[in-house]
Amino acid sequence: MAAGVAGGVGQWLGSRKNADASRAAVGPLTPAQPAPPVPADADFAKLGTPTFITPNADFYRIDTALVLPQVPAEDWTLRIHGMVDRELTFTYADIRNRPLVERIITLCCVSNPVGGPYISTSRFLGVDLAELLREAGVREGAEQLFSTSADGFTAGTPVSTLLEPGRGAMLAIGMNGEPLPVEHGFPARLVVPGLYGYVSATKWVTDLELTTWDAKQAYWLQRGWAEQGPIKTESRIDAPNGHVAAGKVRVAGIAWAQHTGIDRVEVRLDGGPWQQAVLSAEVSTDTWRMWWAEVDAPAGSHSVAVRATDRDGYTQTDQIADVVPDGATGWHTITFSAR
Ligand SMILES: Nc1nc2c(c(=O)[nH]1)N[C@H]1C(S)=C(S)[C@@H](COP(=O)(O)O)O[C@H]1N2
Ligand SMILES: [Mo]
Repeated sequence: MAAGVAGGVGQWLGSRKNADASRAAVGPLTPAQPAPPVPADADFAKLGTPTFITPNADFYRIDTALVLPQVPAEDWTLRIHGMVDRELTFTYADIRNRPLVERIITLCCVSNPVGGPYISTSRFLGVDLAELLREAGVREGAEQLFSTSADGFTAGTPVSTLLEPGRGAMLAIGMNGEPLPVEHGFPARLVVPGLYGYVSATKWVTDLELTTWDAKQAYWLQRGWAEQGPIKTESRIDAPNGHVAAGKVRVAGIAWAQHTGIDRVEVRLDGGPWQQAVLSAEVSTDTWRMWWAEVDAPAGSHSVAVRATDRDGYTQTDQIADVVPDGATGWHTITFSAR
């Protein structure tokens, strides 16, 4: 493994070309189908939640590469092969000249602990991945889309999920109106609504192979993480944070159940009865939802817990599970003091 990483780093350090310069030369990327505008009541940032759209500079990052891969768009190609009727290779120009769609998607990491920060939302711009796969002609028996990046990272995504009507998986080349930032995969990456990043969101993607689960094992699968990575329904408390005035206290945060949607969020103070939180406007079932509630907190030390219920009727379990192998569970609980 060490040799593999060193080899990869050497390859990119040896490259004279710089991805920043290539990115700066991309010019405007215009969606044929822009995402609808985000309504003003889609977040409760004034109460301490994140903004609905995460600025690119604040979008969380997970990289196995020690040095950022430098892949100039001019040199980039994407090959689709394996269990397909016809092998296809696309250049950057091929992709950017197709009608581009924009989709707002909340991405999150399987290694996000309960209450953790590895979740962000962006307007991704690109082409529909299922369309590209259909052009190649997916053969009967293909089970996983095995994607490989320029730095050797790999992910295995269920073909059945990718080809579901309305799934909305993308080969993305833009983020919040700009070409993909280098750290988020310039020139191109995958994004699949509803799946954790480690099974779907390959950055600096260069190769898509249609294959079986038996034939190939992706990077994190080889390291003990689950083959399947649907995102678990979760919620997080962002406020209060520290000391507050005793009395009516506003609690606020986020909840997510990508591709299913959030139905209800409840909070409880000091193990008391659950009370329903107010939800923000729903932008789509593929994005997070913000919530707030008011609790009555006399002077002293308190705890607040949150739980979300999704559109399938599933309410988050209080059973605590670690992030390995397929995502943490449990109710996020914080303490604060009122005085
Ligand atoms: N090439 C490459 N792609 C990758 C990864 C990586 O380490 N290398 N990490 C994956 C994981 S685990 C996640 S959660 C998402 C994170 O994407 P971001 O860094 O843009 O937030 O990218 C996925 N794609
Ligand atoms: Mo991840």
